[in-house]
Amino acid sequence: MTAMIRSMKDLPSMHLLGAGTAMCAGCGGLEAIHQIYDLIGGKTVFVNAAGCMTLLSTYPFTPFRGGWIYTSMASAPAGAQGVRDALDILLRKQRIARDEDMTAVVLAGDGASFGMGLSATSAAIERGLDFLYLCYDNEGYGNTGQQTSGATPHAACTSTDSGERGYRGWKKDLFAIWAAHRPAYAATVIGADPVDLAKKIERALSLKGPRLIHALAPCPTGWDFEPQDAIEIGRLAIRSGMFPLKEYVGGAVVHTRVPHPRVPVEDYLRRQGRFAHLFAPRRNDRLLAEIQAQVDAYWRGVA
Ligand SMILES: Cc1ncc(C[n+]2csc(CCOP(=O)(O)OP(=O)(O)O)c2C)c(N)n1
Ligand code: SF4
Ligand SMILES: [Mg+2]
Repeated sequence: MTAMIRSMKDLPSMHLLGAGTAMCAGCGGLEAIHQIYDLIGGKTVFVNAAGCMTLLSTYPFTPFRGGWIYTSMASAPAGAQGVRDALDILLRKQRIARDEDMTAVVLAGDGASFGMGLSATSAAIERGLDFLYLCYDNEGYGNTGQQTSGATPHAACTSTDSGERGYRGWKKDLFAIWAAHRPAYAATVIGADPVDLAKKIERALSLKGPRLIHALAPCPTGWDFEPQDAIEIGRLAIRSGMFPLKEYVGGAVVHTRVPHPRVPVEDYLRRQGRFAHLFAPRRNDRLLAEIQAQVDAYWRGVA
C-alpha cells in the first residue's frame, strides 16, 4: 500500500485529515469534519479562521486536497468572498473550465462564528455570497484554553468562568441568527448522527448561496470527559434535547430528529467535568432546573 502512495493526493481523505496533526483524541469537531469532507470533496477552497482546526495544516502541508487559506478569526467570510470573486473572474476569462470551479468553504469555530466573525458573516449573507460555512462548535475558545465564547452553555465552567455558578450567560442561537438573514440553507448536525449529517450535506450541496452547517463538537479537552465517550456524549446532547437537529430551507424550519422521550438534561451534564460543580459537593437543584426549564420551553415551541 505504501509503495502505491506517490503523493498526498493518493491518500483517502479519512487518512489525510488528522494524520500527523496535533488534534486531541476523541475530538468531536474532527469527527464531523471527516464526514463532511468525505461528502464535499477536494473541489473546495477552505478558508479557515484561527482555531483548533488550523492545526490540521502544518506549513507547507495541508490535508485538504483543494485549497486552504488561513485567516484571522473575524475574517473568514471576507476571505471566502475573495475566493469566490477570484474563481468567478477566472471562469469569465475562461482561464478555468466550468468543471474546474471550486466551492468556497469557511471553516470556523464557535468563537469566530458566534462572536468575532459575526459581522463579516452577516455581511456575506446579505450579499448573497455563494459559500458553505462550517462551524464546529466546541462551546469555547478551545485552541487558547477553553475560554468562554458566545456558544458556551449556561452554568458551564470554562477557564474564564468558574465557581459555583459557572458561566452566567446563555448560549447564543447561531441557527436563528442565520435564519433571520434568510439564507439559502442552514442546518445543525453532529458527527454522532452520520445519517442525518449526510442528508444535510447533500441538501446543502444541491443549493447555491449562503449555507450554514453548524456542527456540535463534543470536546474531551474543554468539556472534560474521556475521549472514548465522545460519541455517547454527542448522542446525549441530542436525546436530552440540548442540541436540536434541524434545518432551515425555503423559509421553513424542520426538526430532523425529535427526541422522544427526552432524557433529563442532567444525564448529559453529569458526564462532563465542566458541569461537575452542579453535582458536588452539593447538588445544585436550582441551576439544573433552570437548564431543564429552558430545554422544555424550547421543545414546547416545536409543533
Ligand atoms: C482577533 C484574534 N483574537 C485572538 C486570537 C487568538 N486565538 C487564536 S485561536 C483562538 C480560539 C478560537 O476559538 P474558536 O473560534 O471557538 O475555535 P476553537 O479554538 O475552539 O477551535 C483565539 C482566541 C486570534 N487569532 N485573533
Ligand atoms: S480542544 Fe477540543 S475541539 Fe480542539 S482539538 Fe481538542 S478536542 Fe478538538
Ligand atoms: Mg471553539
